[in-house]
Amino acid sequence: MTAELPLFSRARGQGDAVAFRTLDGTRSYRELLDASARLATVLLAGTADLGEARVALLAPAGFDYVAAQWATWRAGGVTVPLCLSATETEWEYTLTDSQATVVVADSESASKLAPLCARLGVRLLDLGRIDLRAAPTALPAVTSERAGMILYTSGTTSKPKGVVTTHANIQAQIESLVQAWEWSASDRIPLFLPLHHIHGIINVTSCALWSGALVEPFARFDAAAILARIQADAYTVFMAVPTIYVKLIQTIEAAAPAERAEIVTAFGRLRLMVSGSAALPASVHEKWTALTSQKLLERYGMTEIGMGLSNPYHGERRPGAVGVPLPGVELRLKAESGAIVAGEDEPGEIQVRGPAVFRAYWNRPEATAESFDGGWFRTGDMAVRERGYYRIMGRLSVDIIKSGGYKLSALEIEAVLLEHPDIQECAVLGLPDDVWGEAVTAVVVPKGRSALALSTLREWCKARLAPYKIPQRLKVVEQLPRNAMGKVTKPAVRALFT
Ligand code: MCA
Ligand code: AMP
Repeated sequence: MTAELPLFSRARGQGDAVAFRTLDGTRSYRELLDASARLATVLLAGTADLGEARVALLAPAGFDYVAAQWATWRAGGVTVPLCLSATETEWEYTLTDSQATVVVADSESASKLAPLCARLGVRLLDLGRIDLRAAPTALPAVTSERAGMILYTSGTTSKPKGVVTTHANIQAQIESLVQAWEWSASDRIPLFLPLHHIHGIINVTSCALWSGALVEPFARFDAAAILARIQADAYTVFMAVPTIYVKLIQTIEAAAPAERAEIVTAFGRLRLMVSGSAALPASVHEKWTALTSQKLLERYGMTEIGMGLSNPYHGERRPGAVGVPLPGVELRLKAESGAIVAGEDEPGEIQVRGPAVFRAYWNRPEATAESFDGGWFRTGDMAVRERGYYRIMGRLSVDIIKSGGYKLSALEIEAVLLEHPDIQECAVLGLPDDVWGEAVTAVVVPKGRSALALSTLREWCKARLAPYKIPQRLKVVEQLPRNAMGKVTKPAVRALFT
């Protein structure tokens, strides 16, 4: 057998242990390795190594998704996860930008993607139809410095950028969390987060499978279904974004007293509950503790760096703070003056270095160079250290919005809104929201006397933007505030709401 990445040799050691559990039954680590070897053989199609060819992946969370991801890695390819709720235009952008040559998809997604793949000349493999009976061939030796994944992330540019991570980066991201949060083979975790971002891919799925633990996938986040499983003591670990904790609190508070008592006691029995991807309001943190007696562990991360900061597994978990650097993470704050912050209580931009930090933005050497400061990745997030713990203060860019844990680009949404026949000008921003963290808000100047309503605008957006990017609030104005240079000033737009 050729040398293989540690993720797979470790899985081999798990044998028949359960990797996935659903209502339909269980699937073992052995089955995962077997299915991925057979699928890798199909992907290779007689060649020796995919040589970092991009293989896009669109499937619901679960055994098939991971089998396809592992197959790509074992065949020497680079996985490009697609968003299940994206529009065809968004899929086309990702496929074209990543220069994907193959798409692997479940049958439902494959039928949606078929016309696009035909138009782009991309090979489409339908997971429901592939014949995996042929014995797997020899797989290439894939070394850890090779690229393994490209994740698309929205940011300060109007179009999302592809974040390239190597297998070594992915392994460093996993090992850091496995060590800090004490993952073990006896852990069981629900998976209801999307699998085109690292929260779902690395923190939940990959950490679990690295550890020999069990993953229970859900098609989507469904509070009632998850609470039923919590009551059945199905899990030891739970990871979610703040919006999910807000929604769970609402559901628990609406439950009948007896059921409510059962749910909160069951939550209290979990060994670890983590929140991340967006700021967890201290009030939600405290409410969750009051309800369940669980102290949420809040951590901070980013697609480009994996997880950077975390409250401790053992020790004080402080509401409103994100703790200290995780194992393997070097972190510094750079003040506006350009000086490196030496002590406490002085804010600065978080900059990160270490083996988990991504290699580059795909095909964007300039953007990559700009995002590093002498080898340190510039996160664009401001923080301060207080009594030993870091606290996130906000972002340097006003054009980044976090809604329900998704990072969105105001510029990307503005570019789409400007295609609307009745919109002359617009500015998009994220306004504070109790459930979503920030709510995407569009401020628009209509063309002539056209009437614009939120409901019709949202309907129009559906064909152009994934649902979570669509504005939730609309304000129609006669003109946008501008500075002396004629540029729209976002702080002044924000002030329209105060
Ligand atoms: C769904 N909707 C949203 C969002 N999600 N609107 C704004 N922002 C959102 N995030 C829309 C739906 O399309 C629907 O629209 C309406 O809101 C109500 O849907 P509902 O069923 O209540 O919501 P949901 O489907 O339950 O989704 C909520 C969610 C989801 C489960 C919180 O947003 C989610 O999975 N978020 C997690 C994203 C994530 O994993 N981020 C991590 C990125 P309509 O009514 O019109 O149909 S990785 C990262 O950030 C870093 C590295 C890190 O640190 O982790
Ligand atoms: P993403 O690009 O989707 O990886 O999102 C990364 C961004 O999410 C970071 O740059 C932060 O702005 C934000 N973020 C992640 N975790 C936290 C947290 N615990 N508190 C505040 N912001 C967070």
